[in-house]
Amino acid sequence: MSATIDATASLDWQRLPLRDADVRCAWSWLAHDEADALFERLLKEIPWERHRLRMFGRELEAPRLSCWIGDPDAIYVYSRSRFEPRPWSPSLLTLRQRVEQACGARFNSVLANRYRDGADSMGWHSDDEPELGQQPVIASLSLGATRRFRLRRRLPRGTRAMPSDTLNLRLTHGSLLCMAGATQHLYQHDLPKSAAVIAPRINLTFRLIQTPASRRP
Ligand SMILES: O=C(O)CCC(=O)C(=O)O
Ligand SMILES: [Mn+2]
Repeated sequence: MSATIDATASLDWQRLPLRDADVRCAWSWLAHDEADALFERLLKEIPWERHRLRMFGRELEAPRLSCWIGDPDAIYVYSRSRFEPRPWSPSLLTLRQRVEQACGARFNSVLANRYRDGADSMGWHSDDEPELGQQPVIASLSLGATRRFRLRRRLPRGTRAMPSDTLNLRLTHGSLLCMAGATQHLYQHDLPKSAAVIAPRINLTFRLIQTPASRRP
């Protein structure tokens, strides 16, 4: 499995400036109408749940709705919670194939997140759980409201960040962001709250959980 994005897979990738990382975005990966239809379908089709996460020694409700979907063996443990995958719907299976082709990578799971409005968010983190492997490729499809997405380098305490150590993006309806190489190892990302946003957003992050089946060529 290649740890970098196959740039030949799509002509529309914009490589984003982030030191030692591999982050690309295909801004209009889905046409507007197709993105609209997918958003409406996923709102109804996904069994949205309120995940409880363990943080700072306390159990808290995540400020968003989520659903972990994947192959039966793609079990994911994050924030010290264990998630058994829900099965793929036909539309998500088709979408997975298209995302795999665009990124030149394989995925056996997807974390769906639904931000009901700007009060929902995701805090700073890296997608660096051991079951994702050393240099995971994470493909992130955004639908609905445009939201800010930030990346910042993990620096030793007291070290000054250089301009190319942070990136602020506005992820738009139908955009596909791919993070690969050392991105998760070197950087954190978040989706901050925004009082100005009143519309909902769905984000799908496709991942490859290491399992005996996923290691087969
Ligand atoms: O909603 C987003 O764009 C980010 C989601 C994310 O970072 C995650 O699911 O790990
Ligand atoms: Mn993430």
